[in-house]
Amino acid sequence: MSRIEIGDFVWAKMTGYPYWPGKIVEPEDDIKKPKGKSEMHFVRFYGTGDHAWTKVDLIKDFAEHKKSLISGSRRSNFLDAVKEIEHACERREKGLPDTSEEESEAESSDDEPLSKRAKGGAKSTPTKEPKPVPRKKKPSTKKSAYLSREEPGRRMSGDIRTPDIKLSAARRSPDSTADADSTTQYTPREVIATDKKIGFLGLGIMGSSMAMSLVSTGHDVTVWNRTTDRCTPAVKAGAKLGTSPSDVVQACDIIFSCVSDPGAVRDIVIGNAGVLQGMSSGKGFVDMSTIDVDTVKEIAEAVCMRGGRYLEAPVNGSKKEAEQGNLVILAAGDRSLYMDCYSCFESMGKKTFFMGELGNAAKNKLIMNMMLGSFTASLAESLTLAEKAGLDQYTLLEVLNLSGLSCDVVKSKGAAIMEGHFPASHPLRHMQKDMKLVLQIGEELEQPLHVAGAANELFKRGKAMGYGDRDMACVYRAINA
Ligand code: NA7
Repeated sequence: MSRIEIGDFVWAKMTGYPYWPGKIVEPEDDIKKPKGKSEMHFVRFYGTGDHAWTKVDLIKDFAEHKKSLISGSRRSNFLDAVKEIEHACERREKGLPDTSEEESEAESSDDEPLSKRAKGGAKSTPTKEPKPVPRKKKPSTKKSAYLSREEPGRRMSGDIRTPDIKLSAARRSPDSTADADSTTQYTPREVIATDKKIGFLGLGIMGSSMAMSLVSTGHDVTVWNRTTDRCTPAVKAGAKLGTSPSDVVQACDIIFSCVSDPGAVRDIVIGNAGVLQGMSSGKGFVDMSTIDVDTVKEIAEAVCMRGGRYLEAPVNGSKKEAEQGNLVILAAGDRSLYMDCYSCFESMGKKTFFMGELGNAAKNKLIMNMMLGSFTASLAESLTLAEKAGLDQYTLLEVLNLSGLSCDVVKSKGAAIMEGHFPASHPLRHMQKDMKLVLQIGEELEQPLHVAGAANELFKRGKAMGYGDRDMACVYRAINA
């Protein structure tokens, strides 16, 4: 496009993605333009509400390229986005603001005439909640529902029980836990919920969505969080509110937790009004936080001393996977408790592994995060070096995405780095905690971990620079300082 202005309807694309309908808008205050020589414009995409700084050569006029760019795609979310932009074009032709929301805004403001706002004054296209994507896994009978999914633990156990069950087709409310940065599509899901009473302790980024998955699939859930406000969405969706960890344990049969680190797990278990105070024979405690093996064993012992059962179950996946119920769950410890958790794991995850002996799940999880952290730090370092070498970072990312290195990490973390926008999906401080914990395993086994050690230093620096609560991709700022 020769000349691009605020309000223009366009086709635009991010590296590794197809062209998508969008509009040139004013950048949001907190989103800095990426460094680099290329001319860039801020685009808000129709249908998803996503936004991105986009290079000028990846922007095309909407009307001019409509025919060629629509013809190939039949995907419903793409076609919905096209409908939305066409509707906006029609409104503008009639002299109206592009959307009825902008119209109401304009009506409540007498600064500018409607027609002027419609052409050039568009602040942003209102974010439309993404549409749920139906899941194709509707159980036909109770038994087949239990046996339908591939999962090693279940296959090994011919005796898996089908407890009193209820079928729920509850939909997760679109406005449940998503924050302004979330682009997640919520997935309706049918799960046969256990009749056991479920507790959930720790409603942070991960726990809030995991608890919501349990509620929306028909489980009877009681939640607790140190900062009570964070329980509000789950309570609105139907969860009960507990007053302390011990209160939740007393009221429930199986209690899950997902808190920041080993210290936080100790606090909620051993601390005042903690899990241990409510624990009694037969109850189950499932900790889904990422912690070290020593803490896993210490907590397991304390729970078992009170007659309880213990399972460690850290998860692979970040905010988006938690919101979609697409986590991969790594479990180890008490096998009977693992069986009893079946419908809960089915609600929160797409696959669950039983790894046997206590500590195996923690080790697996930490080793995976060691790779993730090292790779993310390496990506940030590569983009920094590219910039210093006078290369175009977008081109580098585009090439990476077409190479054998193409993966979600390169796409999502690369995009965050380019946009300079780091909403926490996987907070940097958690990644540094995991690097520290995995280095301890290397230490105990006298296994040198050179790459992980170097990456840990970068995350430490990022934390010291105040980026602990930002996404781990913000390690880029520590490198490109
Ligand atoms: P967040 O979003 O940082 O949430 C951390 C949660 O842990 C949140 O509910 C905190 O409560 C809670 N927390 C932290 N310290 C304590 C103490 N001392 N006592 C009680 N509760 C505490 O983390 P994520 O959800 O991203 O990650 C959770 C885990 O999964 C972590 O191990 C990751 O590595 C993987 P708050 O709301 O601050 O009161």
